[in-house]
Amino acid sequence: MAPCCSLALLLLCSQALAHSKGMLYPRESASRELKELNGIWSFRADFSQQRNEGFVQQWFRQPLRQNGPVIDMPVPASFNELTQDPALRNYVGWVWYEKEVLLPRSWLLNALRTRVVLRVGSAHYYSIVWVNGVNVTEHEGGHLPFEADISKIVQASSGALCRITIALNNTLTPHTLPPGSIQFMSDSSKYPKGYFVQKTKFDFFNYAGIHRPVVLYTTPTVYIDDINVTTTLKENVGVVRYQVSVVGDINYSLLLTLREKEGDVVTTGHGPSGELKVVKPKLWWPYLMHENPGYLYYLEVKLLAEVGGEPLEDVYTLPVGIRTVYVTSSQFLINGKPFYFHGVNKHEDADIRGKGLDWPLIVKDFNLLRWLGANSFRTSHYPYAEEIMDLCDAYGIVVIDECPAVGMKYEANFGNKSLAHHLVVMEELIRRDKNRPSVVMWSVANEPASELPPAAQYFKTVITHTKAIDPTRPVTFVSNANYAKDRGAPYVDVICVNSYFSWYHDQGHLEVIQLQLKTQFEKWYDHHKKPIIQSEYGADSIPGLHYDPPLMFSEEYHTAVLKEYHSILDKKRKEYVIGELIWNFADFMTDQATTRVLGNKKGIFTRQRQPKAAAFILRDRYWKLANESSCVHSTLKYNNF
Ligand code: GCB
Repeated sequence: MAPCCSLALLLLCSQALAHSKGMLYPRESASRELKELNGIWSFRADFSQQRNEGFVQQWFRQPLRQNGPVIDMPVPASFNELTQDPALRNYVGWVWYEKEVLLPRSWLLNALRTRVVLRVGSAHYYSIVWVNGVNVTEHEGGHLPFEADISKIVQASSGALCRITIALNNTLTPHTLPPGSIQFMSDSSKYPKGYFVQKTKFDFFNYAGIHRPVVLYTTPTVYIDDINVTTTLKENVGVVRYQVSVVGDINYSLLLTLREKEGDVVTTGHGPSGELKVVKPKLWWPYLMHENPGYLYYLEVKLLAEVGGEPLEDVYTLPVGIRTVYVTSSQFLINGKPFYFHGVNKHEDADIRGKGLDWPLIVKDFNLLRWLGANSFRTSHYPYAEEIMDLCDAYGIVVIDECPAVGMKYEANFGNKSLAHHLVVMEELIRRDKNRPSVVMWSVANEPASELPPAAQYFKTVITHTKAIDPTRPVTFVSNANYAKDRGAPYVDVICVNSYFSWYHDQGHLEVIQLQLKTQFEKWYDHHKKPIIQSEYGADSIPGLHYDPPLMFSEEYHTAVLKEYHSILDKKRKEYVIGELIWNFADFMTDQATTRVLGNKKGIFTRQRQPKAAAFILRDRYWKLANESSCVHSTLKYNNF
């Protein structure tokens, strides 16, 4: 079985794994314990011709070291850059991870009252999971969490040692998100027998591995499975609507307590659904729009039930930001005030860890965002880690939350199979991020071939579905199509347009940018009468490369492109342009190509997070914009960093 064929078979199974359950972020509480499984795992890539030896020999049945050599592999991390083996860097197919864990005895003794769950923050791309050799779950797609109730397996086993095996396949097909294809090279005068490469139409390296934390956690057997919170404002009263779903019993009671950050009780409620009213609420405001951005209340949900005649309690605490979002034909309103996105596009990318979650990097990036005066970012081109999203909530960084639909360039990417999976991905994304005040809009794709005929029905369906699951947030996708030929644009709430004037065409001709950008905005607005975000613009620069008058790839050219864009943005933001997101926050790795110098160099920071000249231009601009639009009366402190 070739890697793509074996994956195709698996994808069929995954469509059947519809989920109606919750995916609350695992948090410790009086009733829940947590054990992180980050660190060194055993690892083996299946280099057999068909990439199927692991399945033929059933590597999950006994410890991985017993059926062949293993190497150490950190979790979370991409596996690509961590060895000196170029074959592993470019590997396509199944890799195997394994961890042996000792579980606390208390988790195993009381099967009637304790539930044990295994949760993977994300793994790219297709995962099959076994615990002690028993298949517990499968999941399609990187960037989103999945979990399995493993209570029965671990509680039935004789010892406290538990073996977790994860087989992971990074093969992309025309129906995965993002899509890709395997090309077999059959010319034996040029390529060895069976030679194949993976082709994609997106501009970042297809890092693979277990990218986010793996944890084991417990809940009681009757437990809070999901919480859905939406907020509205009526005059000076904040209304927090909640819905709690409970699994395990139908007889229970629920007590809700909304607290201030410091613990003072604001109000209480009970039952699985209802409204909590907060008089004169402290609203959740974006960074730089208010002196106290990102204010969060804490909603403690307490479940009381009975198991075996004994009382049982489950407690889960959810951060809640009270804010509203509303879109008009020319404005984006947060808490009724016009909001202008002055921010960035990012990637989860850095050095040898690839896309693996890394706390120092996360903290550095947020410090840079705040230094820059950025109030927002788009999660280009896939959902980011929950740990990152937590900080967006806490700091007031506004997020356009994008799903991994990037590189959809062929008709084959718009068929029913892709569509069915796309709907599932939107469900999973909304299930994960629905309660986040920072998330103000969903983006269902980046630069799809939206002028193709099937794109109309495709995007109508995806957007309608997204709005049906979450009626509280606007929906967009990011386009680089012609304003009149884009078949998805009629269904979005906000037009997001990418353009690279004087870069991918008219190279070196900075003098055409203003005219072309003005035309772009006017055409899009006249045609659709919807607010517009310049969702990407920029230029590559090699740090330290100087040339004046500016030539491409110099830092001077980079800043000159930005300034040309800014002069038109300054005119149009007074009308219907509601934001600008630079491409990109930092340099990032891509496939090798004649246009890429160790990756994409459009970062305003290097991949090591040092500023290029463009970062200072943008910093001046963003703080100026913040001072203009802020509700804070005194001038914001640019020099506070
Ligand atoms: C784009 C894509 C982005 C690329 C960027 C570029 O339009 O959305 O993924 O990296 O252009 O630099 O070419």
